[in-house]
This record gives sequence, structure tokens and C-alpha cells, in this order.
Amino acid sequence: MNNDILTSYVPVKCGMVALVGPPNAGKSTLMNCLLKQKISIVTPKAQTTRNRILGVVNEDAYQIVLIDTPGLHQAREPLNREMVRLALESLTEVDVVLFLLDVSLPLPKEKDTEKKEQLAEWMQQVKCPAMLVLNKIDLLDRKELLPVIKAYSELYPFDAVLPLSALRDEGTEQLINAILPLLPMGPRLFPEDIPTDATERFLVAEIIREKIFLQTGQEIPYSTAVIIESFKENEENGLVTIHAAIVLERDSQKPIVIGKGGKKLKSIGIAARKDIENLLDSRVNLKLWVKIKKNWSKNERFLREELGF
Ligand SMILES: Nc1nc2c(ncn2[C@@H]2O[C@H](COP(=O)(O)OP(=O)(O)O)[C@@H](O)[C@H]2O)c(=O)[nH]1
Ligand SMILES: [Mg+2]
Repeated sequence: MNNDILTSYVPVKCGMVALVGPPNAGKSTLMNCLLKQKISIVTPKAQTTRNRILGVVNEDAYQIVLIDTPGLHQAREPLNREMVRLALESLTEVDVVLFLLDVSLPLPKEKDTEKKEQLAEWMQQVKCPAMLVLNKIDLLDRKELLPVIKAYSELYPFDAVLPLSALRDEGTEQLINAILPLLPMGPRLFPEDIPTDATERFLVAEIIREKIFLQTGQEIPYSTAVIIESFKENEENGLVTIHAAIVLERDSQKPIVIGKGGKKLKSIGIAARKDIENLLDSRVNLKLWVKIKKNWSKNERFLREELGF
């Protein structure tokens, strides 16, 4: 009899945990840290994450399915509204919600009632235990945490408060220990050997987008979408050839992304290829080109059909 098959049905602590919070709180960093590998892209810029990204942490005694989400903010434009909608949807589908904050940021002012009411409104949709995760404690003194805890506890009755540093992997064991008692027992929801349900194509597009976020300024990152047009592996030598389109919103953005003599695009390609080779564990030939789709971020059909919102 095959014991491997039997063990995968053995019930363990198993459940879904959503990572939500304002842009830049460190949700994707925490997800990668708990997974011990990079699945979700991270940059210093807000609104890096645009989709829900699933990461599966497997141990003998548990399986934690993390859902990384776009940052919660007051969104007006179609793309941003879709992003917030995805984040809010995840609140209702999970066993535990982790509300992340960057503790190095100033607290909302006493009179900033709009901001506070917005948080309370978002959190009202939560029907499961929710923890306040105070991230980036490496940036300040522990005693400075008290006012943060006080201010946010007044806004929502969190079940626990956990200070940590996702960047330094400090306090994350305590986080896991706080999550586990809140998860039901059951068979694993995902096979033990795959860390995400995202396709390789999606992860490759995300890596390219990350490099554009890191290497361009102003509005360019927010005007960029990446579409993988082909993805082929040569069976003989293992070389993977990927054609990807960098989609911009306006003609004037094209020379910025291409750069003088194609320098910028080349540098984005070099950085992306390195990470893609690591991800796929094979040699990669990456072909990037830039195209314009006027105002794509406001085009609901494009968002749906090309970006899967
Ligand atoms: N100092 C410090 N920086 C962090 C920490 N966690 C995340 N960051 C940084 O905060 C920025 C935003 O992180 P990211 O994970 O993309 O935030 P998200 O928008 O919530 O997903 C990046 O520059 C991260 O390196 C932390 O614990 N300490
Ligand atoms: Mg993110």
C-alpha cells in the first residue's frame, strides 16, 4: 500500500489566513517570509500587489494557506477599485484575518474620523478572528508600540496584537503559534509540494512588473501591465523562451521605459531574467517589448480579459 497517499488525508490544523491592510504595510514581505521563498513581489512603492496571491505553508502538523492582497485604500479609479474589492472579498473567505500596519508611520490624527470610519467599515465584514499585526518593529522602540495598539484597539476589537518584523523574520514564530489554535482540523487543502496556486506565467509577469516598479519613477509603475504572450521550453536544451509585452497607457511613457538606446528596457530585462531563472530553475531567454493600450487601467474590459479581474 502507498503510505504517501494515505498521509495526505490525515487531518492537520489547516485553514486560510488573509493578509490585509494599507498599501506598503509589508503584507507581501510577510507572506514571502512565512513561505521561506519569494512568491509575491515587493517594492517600496504603494500598490505593488494587484491580485490575490495564494501561498501555502506546509509543516507536518499544519497547512496555512495565506492570501496576500492588494492594499486597502480609498480607491477611485477602476483598477484600484478592483484591487480593493479583491482584498475585501478575501475577508469573508478565511478562518483568520491578519490586519497589518506599518508601525513606523504616524497614527491617524484624532480628528481624522473619515480614515477611522473607513477602517471600521472594512473590518465590519470580518466574521472570523482578526489579529492586529504591527509590522516593521525593527524601525522603532518597543515602547512606542503602546499608543499604536491603543489607537487601533479602539477602532476594532482585535483578538490579539502581534508585533513583528517581516523583513528580519522576527516575531513570526509567535504569529504562527497564535494562528494555529484558530484553524480547524481537516485534510490539507493543497498538495504539500506546491507553494502557490499561481501559474508560472503569472509569477513571471509579476517579476517583470516588480523590476519596472523598481527601475522607473513617477506614474510609470501604475501605468504598467505585463502580459506574457508566449512561454516555450525547448525540450532538448531546457532553454525557456518567454515573450512578454509591457503595456503602457500613453505614447509619452514609451521612451521612458525603453530609455536612451534601449538601456532601461535592457536593464529591466536583465534583472527580471535573473529572478525568472531562479523561479523556473532553468535558463531563460526573455524578450520584452513595449506597447500602448490607451488608458488600459480605466478599461474594464481590458482588466477583465487581459488581467483576469
Ligand atoms: N524596515 C522594514 N521594512 C519592511 C518590513 N516589511 C516590509 N518592509 C518594506 O516595506 C515595503 C513594502 O513592502 P511590501 O511587502 O511590498 O508591502 P505591501 O504593499 O503591504 O505588500 C518594502 O520596501 C519592504 O521591504 C519590515 O518588517 N521592516
Ligand atoms: Mg503587496
